[in-house]
Amino acid sequence: MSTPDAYESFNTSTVIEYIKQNNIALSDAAFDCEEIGDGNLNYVFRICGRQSGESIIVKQALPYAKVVGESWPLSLQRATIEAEYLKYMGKFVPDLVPTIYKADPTQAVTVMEDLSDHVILRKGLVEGKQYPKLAEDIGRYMAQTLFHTSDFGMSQTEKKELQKQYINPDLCKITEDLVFTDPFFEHDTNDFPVKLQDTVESLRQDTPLKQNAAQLKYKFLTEAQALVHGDLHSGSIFVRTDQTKVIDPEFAYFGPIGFDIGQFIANLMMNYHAQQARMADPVKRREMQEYLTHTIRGTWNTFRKTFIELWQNSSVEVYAAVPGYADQFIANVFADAIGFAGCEMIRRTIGLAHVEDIDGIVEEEARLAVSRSVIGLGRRFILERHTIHTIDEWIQALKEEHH
Ligand code: SR1
Ligand code: MG
Repeated sequence: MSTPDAYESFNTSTVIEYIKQNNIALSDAAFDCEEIGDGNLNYVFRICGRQSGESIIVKQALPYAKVVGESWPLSLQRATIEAEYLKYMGKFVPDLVPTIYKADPTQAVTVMEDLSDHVILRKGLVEGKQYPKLAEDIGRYMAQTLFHTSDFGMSQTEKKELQKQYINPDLCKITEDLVFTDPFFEHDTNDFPVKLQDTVESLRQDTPLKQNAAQLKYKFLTEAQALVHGDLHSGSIFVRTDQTKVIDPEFAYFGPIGFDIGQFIANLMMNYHAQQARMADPVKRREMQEYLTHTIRGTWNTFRKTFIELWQNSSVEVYAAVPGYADQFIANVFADAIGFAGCEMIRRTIGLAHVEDIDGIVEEEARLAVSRSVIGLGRRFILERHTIHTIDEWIQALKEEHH
């Protein structure tokens, strides 16, 4: 994979030169800059004008996965996909995405609003914080973005034209491998403690589980239902108590609607189990876990209600008016979401990319117990996705698994 000749990976000095030369956003003469990226793939620079105190974010894609190194090349086109997705979804959910000031495909740069007065949702949840607007905001975000980019929200022709811009093979391959494949086989990307070897081995020997994981992978590979965010975990959401902003859609592509829903809910569910080890006070722990189940239920119910309202009021598909079709469609999305959540939970405990919610638990036996619960739930969700019919049944299953 070649990198355009003009591409230059920035440092804290060269990125300031870039901002000055391009007259972007800030009018100051002097700036401070720090690299604050804590993700797996990109540089994130925060630039602050010394006189005005105003700040912006410059995100730059590297031509390889930062978490692994230059041996894992990645297309720079993901920066364009990310910027275009955020601008496009800004039409439907302007309050839930950051403002984009500039997108530069040559430097694989997106210049955007600084959200430093927010925290990453995963960090907040790990600290036991609660965000009252989260369920309503993310439920609405998913319904609006997924409906409007589906064959119900736009004409078939328009959708296929849009789809051309979001062919994202490198980033999809990461998900195909890391979420749907490697954790179920012996593979050098996997990462788990020796004490989980037996648990991991039992997954690898479980033929029905692997058949179902294969079915879910095939959906991810082939079902171009809508423009999904593609990486909607709690590390891709900025929050304040009064505001929610979705970031990092570089994995966006046309895929199954249940994928975003499953990833988001899986990450809340992992936090729910992590609180078992993190919060010593049983009253506070129960409060936090109730908040999490309330948020899971609210997210799904808001998604469902908003999606059906959009379907009834603005669907362009003639079959949308057929009685019962909307409910059947939503039931399939729900089953997919449960299965995708199961895959996300397994890969976040034994695959390449883990989560702080679990890995940050200091006491080893407690950490292992949470991992076993999460793996057990993941397995169950993949296998039982067609027999869990309501959000309350799904939450009940979450509560039943304890190691
Ligand atoms: C090599 S990238 C590993 C993970 O980080 C991203 O946020 C995605 O979740 C990906 O699977
Ligand atoms: Mg990311």
